[in-house]
Amino acid sequence: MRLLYSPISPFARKVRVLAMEKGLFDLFSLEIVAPFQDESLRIQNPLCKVPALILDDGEAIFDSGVIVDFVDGLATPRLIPAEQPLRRRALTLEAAADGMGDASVLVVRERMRPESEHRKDLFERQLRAVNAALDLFEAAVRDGTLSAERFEIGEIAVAVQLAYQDVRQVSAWRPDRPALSEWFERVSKRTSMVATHATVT
Ligand SMILES: N[C@@H](CCC(=O)N[C@@H](CS)C(=O)NCC(=O)O)C(=O)O
Repeated sequence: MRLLYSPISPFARKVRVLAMEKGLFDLFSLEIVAPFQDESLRIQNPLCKVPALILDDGEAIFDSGVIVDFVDGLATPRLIPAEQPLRRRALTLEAAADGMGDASVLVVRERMRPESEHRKDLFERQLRAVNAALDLFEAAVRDGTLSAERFEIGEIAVAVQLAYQDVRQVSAWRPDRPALSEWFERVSKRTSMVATHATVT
């Protein structure tokens, strides 16, 4: 299987971390793609986004949620809980984390435009989504929905998006979120997180 990814993409990192946690990382041959520059990616994924997974028979699957569902089904331990209510809670955390990632990518792309062309309303709306998601995660650590004792899809999705906040300096999220900060420090030490860490050059 070929995993088309970019090292900095939090969505692709979610797939890489999940595969590593399951001991399936060696199934992938990794191919770096620059989604904003490389139009050939569109042949595999009409949205021209990473990650995309190309199966051995050529079938392409995306987006990251579909890929993690597929990879999770390949072997135990299952990192997407099967039973309710754990399943819906984990998938809701994943949706909130992915949505925070979408908002963050928009902010990062907007900052790349000349300052005179910055759209204030875009920053306001997207950063409001980022901050509200961060508040949700702080509450989730406090009530145990996000746990440091397990590292399943909800935890993985949140961890990679918090790392993206840092690497792209989207928001200074730690003040007023002590539980989330401490949780992130702990999960960042996992082998899968350390091995997939990337910085902007
Ligand atoms: N919903 C998608 C989001 C993927 C995504 O936005 N990837 C970014 C990189 S972090 C990308 O490829 N963007 C290219 C574009 O928006 O044109 C997923 O979960 O895989």
